[in-house]
Formats: sequence, structure tokens, C-alpha cells
Amino acid sequence: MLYVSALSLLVIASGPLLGHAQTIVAVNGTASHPIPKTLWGLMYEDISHSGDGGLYGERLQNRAFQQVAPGTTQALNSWSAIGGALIEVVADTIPLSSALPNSLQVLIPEGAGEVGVENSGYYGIEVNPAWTYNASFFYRFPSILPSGSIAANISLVGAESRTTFAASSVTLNPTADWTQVTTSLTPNSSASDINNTFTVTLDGAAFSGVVNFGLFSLFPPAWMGQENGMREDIAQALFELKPSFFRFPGGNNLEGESIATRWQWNATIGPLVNRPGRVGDWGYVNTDGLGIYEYLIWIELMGMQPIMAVWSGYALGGASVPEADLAPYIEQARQQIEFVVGNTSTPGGALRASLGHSKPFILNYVEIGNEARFTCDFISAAPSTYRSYRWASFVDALQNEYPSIRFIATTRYNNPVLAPKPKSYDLHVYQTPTWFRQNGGYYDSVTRDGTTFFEGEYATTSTNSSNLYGIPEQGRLIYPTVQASVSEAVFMMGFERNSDIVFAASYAPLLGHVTEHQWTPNLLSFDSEQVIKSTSYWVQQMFSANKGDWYLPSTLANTAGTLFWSVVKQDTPLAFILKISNAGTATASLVFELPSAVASSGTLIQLQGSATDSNTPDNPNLIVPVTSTIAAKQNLTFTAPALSLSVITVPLA
Ligand code: LXE
Repeated sequence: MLYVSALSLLVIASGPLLGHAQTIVAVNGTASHPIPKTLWGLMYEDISHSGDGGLYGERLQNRAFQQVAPGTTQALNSWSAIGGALIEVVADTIPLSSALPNSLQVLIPEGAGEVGVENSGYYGIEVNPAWTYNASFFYRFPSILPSGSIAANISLVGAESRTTFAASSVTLNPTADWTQVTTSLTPNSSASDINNTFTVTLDGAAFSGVVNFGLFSLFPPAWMGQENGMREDIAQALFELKPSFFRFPGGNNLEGESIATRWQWNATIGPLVNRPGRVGDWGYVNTDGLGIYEYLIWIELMGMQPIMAVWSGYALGGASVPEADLAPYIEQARQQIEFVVGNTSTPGGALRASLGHSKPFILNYVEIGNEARFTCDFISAAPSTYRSYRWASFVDALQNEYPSIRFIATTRYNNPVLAPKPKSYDLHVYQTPTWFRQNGGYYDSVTRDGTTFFEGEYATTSTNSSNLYGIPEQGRLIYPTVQASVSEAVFMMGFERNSDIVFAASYAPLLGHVTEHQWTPNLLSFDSEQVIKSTSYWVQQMFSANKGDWYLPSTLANTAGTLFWSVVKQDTPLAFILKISNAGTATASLVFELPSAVASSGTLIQLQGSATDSNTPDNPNLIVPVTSTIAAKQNLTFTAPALSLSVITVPLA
């Protein structure tokens, strides 16, 4: 490689600036390799309500009583009675659908006033007067029918103030059969907070008896108008990361705690009444309203491509499907791929076309499973069965059927032996700031033999290496910090330098609700109305938006130090892009010896703060990148503030 040539000297000379040592960075004008278009992207799974309650636009929690035990308090999660109504989740004698066997039964006592039910959303509901919400539910009168049509009032109200922000009236017909009503709600003002609920009430004077409800929905406008689509602010924040790929649907959430509760693509498509939902891997029910088709449409709208995972015969609870019994699971994976890319003469392609997308989606990468750390047998049975038959069984069958797709083997540690030899691996790492600073060179020495790498999950999770998965008091981070983020930047510079073999990289997890989360830190945090862009979000954004087209080898940094850089060249407009991470607590001075003449000024984007500074719900914009103009010349002197990431773009002269 060019970058391990004579240029690989760290030259420290005493510089004129501030009397500090000055680091000389010689930049080679001949690129070592192009930067892959796929380098920066997103790792997604439903964790910490990142899907239901997050990216997915639906605002009602437990909207269809999926996967709950009827009669329990837990089945009423997010629901409560209004007035004197008595409510219970029942296994309906006439289910709304075979996928949705449970209903919300509301008993309206004799002589009641305005009575009904309310849903508190995913820890609150945003009331936004700029929106028109679509609201709907199914109902039936299972025993006594009303004597005629009766009115139901649908509204958004303050949970405590009982102020009505939006209201609509619909007509319920006297019917024992399931009937859907839909309406729209436009708030007349905004609410002072997110402590609001969605209510459906009846006039008890008009009817007393039992009403069953099923599959409610409250849906604000979705990002780019996608049907059954994404929450606008979250999707927009992700769009502004300029991501090239979307890894989905997991992560652990692909796997299922048991084989029966694994993610299954075919249970996530079609009308919502056909989607049973599943008990996810992160402690809550997944509605599967956000199904494979919604993901793929959104990926296309975002200009990304999928890195799609298929289930690989192992559930997190510890069960591996025996080799002799794998065939139906391989077939389900094959059908999943056919749904995405099959032409319309195939059953999968025809099914996709029937949903509205006759053209095959782009699918270049499929990952077989998730995190079978196949040299760490002490963790679970996952590694040994992946190594002995699961990887081979899946990849042989699927590669044969889809020769142009690149199949990715899941997490590699310690030079494992897998047969057939994977063309690509997905590696994961959760570590400390120090580890990330010291391991920017992780891929420098990896043999170039055609194998490519996807760093599918990485994040600074703690400042204490013995507490990477532990508790905040011992260093576990709740939100990314400046120290964490500028250290991740060093690791990311290593991806740029090694992007001849690292084709993709994604921070994880992507999204987490601030009220109920299973994992911290997350790239973006959110509540019902606010999105918090972390310092690591900004670092990702600075890399992705300034990706460049060619990697230019330059003097290698001292991996034991705190000052790192990376130089790329951009084709349009023609420019050098310099990234500098100063993870130290003192200002550092550098001179970049650029390989050709440059314009007299360039642009500087800089993120800087104190080590423990974080963007939080109370202070979401504490640390944001600042853009300015800087003077430039071929021998470019730059002073990097302590704890900063700087991106300098200098047009060629
Ligand atoms: C590894 C797994 O793939 C993810 O689901 C988890 C959170 O990012 C991590 N333990």
C-alpha cells in the first residue's frame, strides 16, 4: 500500500506557532484507492422504541393489543378508561382477523355521561397544529346493538388539563360485525407539552352496553408522504446524515428469543390487520407496522441501499435449528430475497408488485444472521453451529440462487475459519474512547485477499473498559460525549484509510427513546416531539457529508497520541478534504504539505467541547458544528483546538 511507504514517518518539528510542537503531515497526491460510495450508513433495529414509538409514524402504543395476554393489566398498556367505562382486553369471539385476535372491550354502564377510552401514546403525544392526523379504529357491538346510529368523539386532549386540542365526530352504526371508521384531526393550537392523549368517547345517554374496539391508529403526516411511513423529524435527521445504506432488521431483534419469535418478513407485509406483531428481543411487542415493504420503500426514498439480514437458524435464547431441519428456514430466507429482487414472474416479485412496487428493489448485500461470535464458544452455541453448518447451509443455497448478491458473514473475531470463505464480514465493537483512539489502525494490517469488511456496529459505550455494558456510575454513557465522539472519529479515519477493504460502517444503536430505552448511548435520542442529535451524530454527519472520492496517503499519526488526521480528494468540486481529530486536552498545531496548489481560502467545519459535554433533552444543541471560512495555502497550517473534530475543505487552485 502506498501509505506505508516512505511517507509513513511522523515528523515532529518545533513550529513557530505558540511555541508548540508542530506536526508536519506530508500528503501524497496519488490516491491509493477510491472511497466507496457505501462507506457511511445506518445500522437499524427496533431497540429502545427506535421503530415502534420512534421512526415509525404511528403515535398510539399498543394500538391493536398484539401479543398480549387478554385480561391482564399489561394488556391495557397505554390505555385507560374515561368516565365510568370499564375496560378490558379480551380474546374476541369474533376476532378482527386471525392475526389480531384481541379486542378492547368497553362496558358503558347505565346512566353514564361521556365515557370511553384514551391512549397515552409512546410516553406522550405531540400536538402540532401544522399537521392533519389520520385517525381510525375498528368497532363492533358484540351483544346489545344501539337502537340507531350513535356518535363517537375522537380527540386529542391534555392528559391533565383536559383541554381539547383537536376533535372530530364519527358515526357508529348498530352492527355486530367489525367496521372501520376513519377521520382526520387538525389541532387548533399546540399543547404546552407532550402530556397529551388520544380519546374515543361516546355519550352514555345514547347507549349503554358493550363496544369492542380493535386496531386504532393516529398518524401524523409521514416523511415525504410515504403511506404507513416514517416520523418526519426523525427521518429528516437521518436524511441529513446522507447515509448510503440501511442495515435492517437487526441486530439482536432479527433473532427472536425463541425460534418461534424470530423476525419473519412475511408476517410484516400487507394490510395492518394481517400483521400479528411479535415479541421483540428488546422487551416490548413489535407491531410490525413497520414491515419489510415499508423499510424498502423508505430506503429508496432516502437514496440508500439495504444491507438486509436474513435469520440464520439461531435464536438468542440459545436454540440452534439442527442441520437436518434447516431447509424451511433457508427457504424462508430465499423467499425474503425473492420478495425484494425477484421479477414479477416469481411469487415473491408478484407479491411485491401487488403491494405497489413492480420494479425489483436494489439489493447488493445480504447478511446471514447477527453476531454469531464464532470463535467465542463460551458465549453461546451460536458460534459453533454457525461455524459447523449454519453459515455454509445458508450461504451455499442463497449464493447459488442469487450469484450477484454479496453475502456477509456475521461477526468475526480472532481469525475464524469459515467454509466457504466469506467474501465479507460484519464486525462489531463497543469500547472506550481510548480504545477507539488506539485502534484507528485496526484494518491497516489486515491481509488484502479480496475479503471486504462491514463495521456494522461501533460506539463508545463507556469510559471504563470493564463497564462497557454496565451502569452509568461506572462510566457507561447515556448520551455520547465530545470525548467519545472525537475518539470515534479516529476509528472512522481508519475506515477511510482502509476503505479499499472496509466498504461500509455504521454507528450503533441508531435511535433510542429517552423515556424507555434498553441501550445507551444512541446516535439520536428522541421523545414524542423532540429529536436530540448527539455529538456522535455530528461526527457521523461531518464524515458522511465530506466523504470525498479518493483516499490520499499521508504521514501516519502516532497511535499512542491524541492527534489524528485523514486526507481525501473530492472530484466535484475539485478539493482536498482534511479531517483532524484532536482527542487531547491541549491545542495542537499541524502543517499539511498538500500535493498541489490550492485556493486562498477554504471552509472549516468544527465540533468542539469539553470532554464530558453531551447533547441532552434539556440542552440538545449544546455542541453543534460551526462553519467558517479559513485562509488556505499549499503548506496549510492549522491549529486544532483541544477535544475537537475539524473538517477543512480546500478547493484546488
Ligand atoms: C449487538 C447487537 O447486534 C445489537 O442488537 C446490540 C445493540 O446494538 C448489540 N449488543
